[in-house]
Amino acid sequence: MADYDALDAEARRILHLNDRGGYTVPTDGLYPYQWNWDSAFAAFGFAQFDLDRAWVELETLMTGQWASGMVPHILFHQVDDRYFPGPDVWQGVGPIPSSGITQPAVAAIFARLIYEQAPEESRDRVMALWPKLRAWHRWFMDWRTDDAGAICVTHPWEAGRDNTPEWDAPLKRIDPQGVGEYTRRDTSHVDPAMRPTKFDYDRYIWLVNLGASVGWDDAKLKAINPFRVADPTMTFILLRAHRDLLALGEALGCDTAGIADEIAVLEAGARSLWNPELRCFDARDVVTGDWAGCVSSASFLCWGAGIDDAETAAHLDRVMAKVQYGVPSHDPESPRFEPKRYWRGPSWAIMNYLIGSGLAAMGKPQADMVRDHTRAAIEHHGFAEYFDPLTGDPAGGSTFTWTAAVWLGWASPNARG
Ligand code: 2M8
Repeated sequence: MADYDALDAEARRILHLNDRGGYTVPTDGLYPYQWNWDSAFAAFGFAQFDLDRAWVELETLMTGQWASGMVPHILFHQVDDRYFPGPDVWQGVGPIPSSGITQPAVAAIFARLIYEQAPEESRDRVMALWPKLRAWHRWFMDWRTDDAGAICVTHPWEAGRDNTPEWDAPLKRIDPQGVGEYTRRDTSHVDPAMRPTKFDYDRYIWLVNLGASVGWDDAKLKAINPFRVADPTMTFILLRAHRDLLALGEALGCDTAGIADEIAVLEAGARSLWNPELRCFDARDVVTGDWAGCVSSASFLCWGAGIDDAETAAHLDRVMAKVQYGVPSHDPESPRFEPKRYWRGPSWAIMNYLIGSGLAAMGKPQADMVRDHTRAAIEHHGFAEYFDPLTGDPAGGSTFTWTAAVWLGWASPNARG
């Protein structure tokens, strides 16, 4: 029997270890800055034992918001040479040095959860955050929807699933001319076999340079960017977060005009991601109209967004039966499955939380299975960035903030969630 109290204590220690004063880094060295969705998960973790620190995390994240409403995926509070590409490459145009793209909009999900945990003490904090979250979600509706209402990624880093096979075909269409020489830092922290390839990185950097070349002007970039993929991660998460933003706004007496209509648009967009051949939710290349043809962990975010689907549930049962420590980020029966390479197979505690809590909210029986796999991975293999779903081997960075946060808030038997 594992010592769960000791694991809880270790998770709290990790959050403190990665706390840089007002914001939390994902892990020291590999990721020395504030990342958007990592930070929202950190707030969820802190909320289990330090409510004030949880709100501070979200407040600091929103200090990076651009005039357009966009909230960047990285805030470069203090330059650190251990990460590439840094602020000089990105040339973000916000109030503090930042990247030029966003990440999945999980912040409102946690703002609502944390508020409901302690409404009286949280009211002023969340009141100040709500209009900023509203502006960010509106920016998504203005600049990231496709014709069907799905949310698109404009860079593989935007969905947070950097090298997932869904991006292979759209990235192949890019000729990374002029990207030049650069030195990756990630492969000096982590085994290159667990990271994206040079093919991927050349295109990541080429797309960053493209955005910087037009000063990250949304309209200009939309016209010239060859990478635009309607994606289940962004769509299901924004739909879920938008429902939470509405509930929160109603509880607080905020002006919620327009949100219900936007939810209807996102619901249509989410359903447009149903691939009738795959019989599952899938990513769709907006430029070519082609499906990615991938069952991924993002397909299973549908329940969190309030969308039930029996055939997607059957895929979940199928992939979970193939692994010891799910949910695998890519279908283990696919030839492109790589159990240790980042988003091409490994399991991620944050995806598991979003999948498992969604299943539980809809009363689906798979909810406990997803939580049990997550608990076992962390209990047996520690607070890793991600896990080999076949063996549980810890992979990527260690002492990882979001794995610790998910443990405290959901996977630990002592968690309230
Ligand atoms: C990973 O992405 C960054 C770029 O954003 C990287 O590899 O350098 C992804 O797993 C992403 O989802 C995550 O937010 C970030 C920090 O943990 O690392």
